[in-house]
Amino acid sequence: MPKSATDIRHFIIAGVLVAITTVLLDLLLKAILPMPVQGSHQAQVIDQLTSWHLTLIAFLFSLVVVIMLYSLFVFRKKDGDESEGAHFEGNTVLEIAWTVIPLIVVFVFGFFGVRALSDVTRAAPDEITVNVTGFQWSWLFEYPDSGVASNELVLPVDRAARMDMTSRDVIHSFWIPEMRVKQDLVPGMTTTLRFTPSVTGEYTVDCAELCGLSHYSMVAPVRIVEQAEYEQWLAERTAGTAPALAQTGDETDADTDVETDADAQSN
Ligand SMILES: [Cu+2]
Repeated sequence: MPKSATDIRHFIIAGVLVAITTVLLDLLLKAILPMPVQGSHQAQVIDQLTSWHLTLIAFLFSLVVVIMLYSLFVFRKKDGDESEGAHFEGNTVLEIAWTVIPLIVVFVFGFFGVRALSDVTRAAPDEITVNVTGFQWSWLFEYPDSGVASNELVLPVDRAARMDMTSRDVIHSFWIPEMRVKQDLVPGMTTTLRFTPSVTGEYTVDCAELCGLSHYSMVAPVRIVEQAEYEQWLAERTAGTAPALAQTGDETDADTDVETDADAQSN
């Protein structure tokens, strides 16, 4: 703790340097992080939380590194100075401060974390349910309300979607980076993931769990479309499974196999 005017001057200079470094580092981190577009309501909530974490990381890094470098340069041994350094025997105020302040920070972040978690997992009254099956190494999306099965996930924009997911073999993980949310698919149980797409466009669902030799190829197209286009897509698919299959004829053989596989399962 500062005792003399010189000590106070050191604290002020170091404090200002820490503040400047925090701001610069915070700007740098947010500029260089390759975050994809915010594609869902959940993405906004999660990005806000990430942003606060990055600011805290920038501050903690600056606090440690700036004060360390400041001490190294300002309090280095002068030429010819052979005297002993000052002796310290603890500092109760400082020790209480560096215990209580981080504790408060952890509780505050814990509170915002729980609030964000409850926000991104909350059920919506008119949500669309899709049964998702992951297997080595592809995806199957079934729409129980219309009986449609597809290798492509199509969802209307601005409407809550709920993925009820399971796996046929090993653990997989459903991840659309633009939606920010991610959930494992576990054999023998059903896990749920919710998101509300907010930007139309074409995305990709990746498997985010190392699940075997062709894990890298376990991707499926995702299209977020307007409500009318979604209904039209469902209607085309409901009109008859065979034409729908024929339309996907330009996809790879593996994909077609999956369709057949799915039909065999549902029969
Ligand atoms: Cu996988």
